[in-house]
Amino acid sequence: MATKQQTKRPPELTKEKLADVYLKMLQTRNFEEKVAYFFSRGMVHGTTHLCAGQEASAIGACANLDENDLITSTHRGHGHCIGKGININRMMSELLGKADGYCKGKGGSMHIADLTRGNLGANGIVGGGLPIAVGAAMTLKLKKKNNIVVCFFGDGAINEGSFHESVNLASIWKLPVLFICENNQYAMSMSTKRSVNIDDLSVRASSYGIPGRTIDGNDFLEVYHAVKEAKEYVKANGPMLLISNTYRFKGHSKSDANKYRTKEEIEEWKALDPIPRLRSWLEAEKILTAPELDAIEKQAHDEIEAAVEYASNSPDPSVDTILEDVYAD
Ligand SMILES: Cc1ncc(C[n+]2csc(CCOP(=O)(O)OP(=O)(O)O)c2C)c(N)n1
Ligand SMILES: [Mg+2]
Repeated sequence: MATKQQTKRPPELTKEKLADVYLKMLQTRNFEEKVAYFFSRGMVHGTTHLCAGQEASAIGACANLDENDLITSTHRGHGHCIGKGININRMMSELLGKADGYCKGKGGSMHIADLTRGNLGANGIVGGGLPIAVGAAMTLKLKKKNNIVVCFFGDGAINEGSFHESVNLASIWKLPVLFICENNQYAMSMSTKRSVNIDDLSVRASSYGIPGRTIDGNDFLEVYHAVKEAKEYVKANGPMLLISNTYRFKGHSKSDANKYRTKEEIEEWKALDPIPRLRSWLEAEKILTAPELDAIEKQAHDEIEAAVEYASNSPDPSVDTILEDVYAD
């Protein structure tokens, strides 16, 4: 597990941009704290998967993307959504099953998509986003667009057939996809140490004749730099694989007693929490002062409270709409 903190700061990472990145990481954490609270009160239907601890990976990658770049997400996608600029009021409404939600309250956490911002969607199927990303990248290539698709998936998904098929096709067709495996060390209770007989998952890239690289996914700057470089590579040459090493602080989903990992391990990773790491760096580099950072923390808190208020005032979906949006027109 890497612990170094990158200090290089490219010119486009202005004070305003970094303030926005810090805000988005905090929004993600605060959003999920609310979701956990509402779940414990029986107000979130189905299940949900929290990405607390993984915010630098999601937000750091998306900080390189513009509206016309696309992403495919996973079942653990709240950070991807926020990184890609989702409307948080509508996302909260979806989690609470309200009519103003992205799926009109009928989909929940694992079905949020926002095509207006290039978010092709969360996915309840492990590895399900990979072929979608390849198809979308083929469209970009055929239409001669100068954009890329970032395909997020987990360390569990890297052992699915869809990973191998998708990366192979993307490679032979030189499609503009950046595959980002968020290796949070576990697929449910299965440690990668037991599911894979290699230490560094990025070596898999060589089987497909594409570059692979492993990064510290808890270091915003390292993620940002790696994705920036990778984006340029992918636009010019075709796919690449990044392994973003990270950790989820909470259980796999909401019904997880956490029996497969030790308290010590969780504490070790909590010491690498990406949010205080980014704050310390911003302060040490004198990019943002402590009062400015405190103000961003308050803003994130207030915006999530406002999202809860918005969702609470949103109506329940009407029973008459139950068969709407089931089939495409
Ligand atoms: C095809 C498929 N197989 C199994 C499942 C059940 N399942 C849901 S999440 C998960 C683990 C996924 O692990 P990983 O890809 O590492 O993502 P993480 O949950 O760690 O973010 C499994 C096995 C599923 N949803 N889809
Ligand atoms: Mg995992």
